[in-house]
Amino acid sequence: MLRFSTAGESHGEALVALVSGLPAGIPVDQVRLDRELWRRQQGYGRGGRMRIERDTAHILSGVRHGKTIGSPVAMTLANNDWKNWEEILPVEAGDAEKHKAVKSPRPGHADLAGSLKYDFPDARYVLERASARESAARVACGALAKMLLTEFGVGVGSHVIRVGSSELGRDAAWAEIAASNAREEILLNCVDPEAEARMKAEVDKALRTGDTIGGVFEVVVHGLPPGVGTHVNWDERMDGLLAQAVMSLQAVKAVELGRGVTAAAAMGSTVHDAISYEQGDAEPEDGGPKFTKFTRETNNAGGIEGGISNGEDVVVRGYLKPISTLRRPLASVSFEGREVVKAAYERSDVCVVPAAGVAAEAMVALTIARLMIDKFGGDSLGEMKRNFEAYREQIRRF
Ligand code: EPS
Repeated sequence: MLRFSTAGESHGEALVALVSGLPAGIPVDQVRLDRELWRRQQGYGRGGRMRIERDTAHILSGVRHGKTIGSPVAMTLANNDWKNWEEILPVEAGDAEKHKAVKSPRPGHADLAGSLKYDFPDARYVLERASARESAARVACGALAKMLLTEFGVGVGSHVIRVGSSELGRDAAWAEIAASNAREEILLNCVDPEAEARMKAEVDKALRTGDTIGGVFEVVVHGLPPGVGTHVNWDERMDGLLAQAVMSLQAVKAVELGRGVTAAAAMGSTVHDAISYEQGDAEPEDGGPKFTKFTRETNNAGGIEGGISNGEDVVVRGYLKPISTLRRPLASVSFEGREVVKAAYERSDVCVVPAAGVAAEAMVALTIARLMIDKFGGDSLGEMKRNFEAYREQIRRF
């Protein structure tokens, strides 16, 4: 089974990422890996931290001569900011005078709930791990999952469909999303320049007023064959796994698959994607019926029916609350003395919707890769490809 985990504090020495269960033989492209990390750092409205960090993944194990070897892949991502925090947040006891305790919890962050839970007098220990900095390690893991999916012609991309009250307001083709993800300059990763300008104005307004702003990203999986995931057990359904994977990202408060939200208010006849088919021209060698490709005019289901991929693009939307660290902080209560104070502020992002979309691509890629490995198995990429090709043939002959 494909598994991954991360470790590391936002201002610690490094983030750590560990991926196990990848088959041997996947070509690993360091440039692609680092580009994914770079994409996560982009976007209009990022904070000062992104000027300090140039994220890169240092691979320690599981890859030799440019390919995975089946053993766990361990990676570290150094935090450049660590040099500014070594004395504030040392591993050893250190000098208590130099520690910068956070004693007025931020509404919306994990500060208060985490401090109560772990019995910390200092929310620093909570926020260091709750921070979305952790998502950089997920992106490194997801990049490996994407390299596996590439071998099967499956692409994963994202784009921003809403910032605040400004939205794209139309569907985006896969080619547009792929082109947006290939850009060298990333503003808000919206496929439409006019909508992107409106979104930028929303971020500007939040910048001016010392506020923050959320939005919606859409992750699309292109080229996935039908039959990945299953309806037979609740915890193997693709829809449930994707929802959990994306919901687990910092600041994501709702996940939608396809047109899940608007479908709830519509008639069934307008929601479900009518089935049609195209027949291949070539006569099969065995004299059997011509191959059939099932098609749909619409994709309201977002490529998943009954927890199983149906061959259309898988579409996952993440709804992001505005970042909870505000330049004009909300009211809070100090841990010491229970005084009414302003919530703590050091620095923050104003808008992270495009970056969250990149992190969500990683989570979606890891989920789909896991289900692909579950279905097509194999200790090596070659073995998995043989299984995949045999299944494709089964589908063609269905
Ligand atoms: C982030 C790093 C953090 C924040 C942000 C995401 O850096 P710092 O705390 O040093 O400014 O910019 O964290 C949050 C959004 C959060 O809620 O904590 C990053 O690498 O993405």
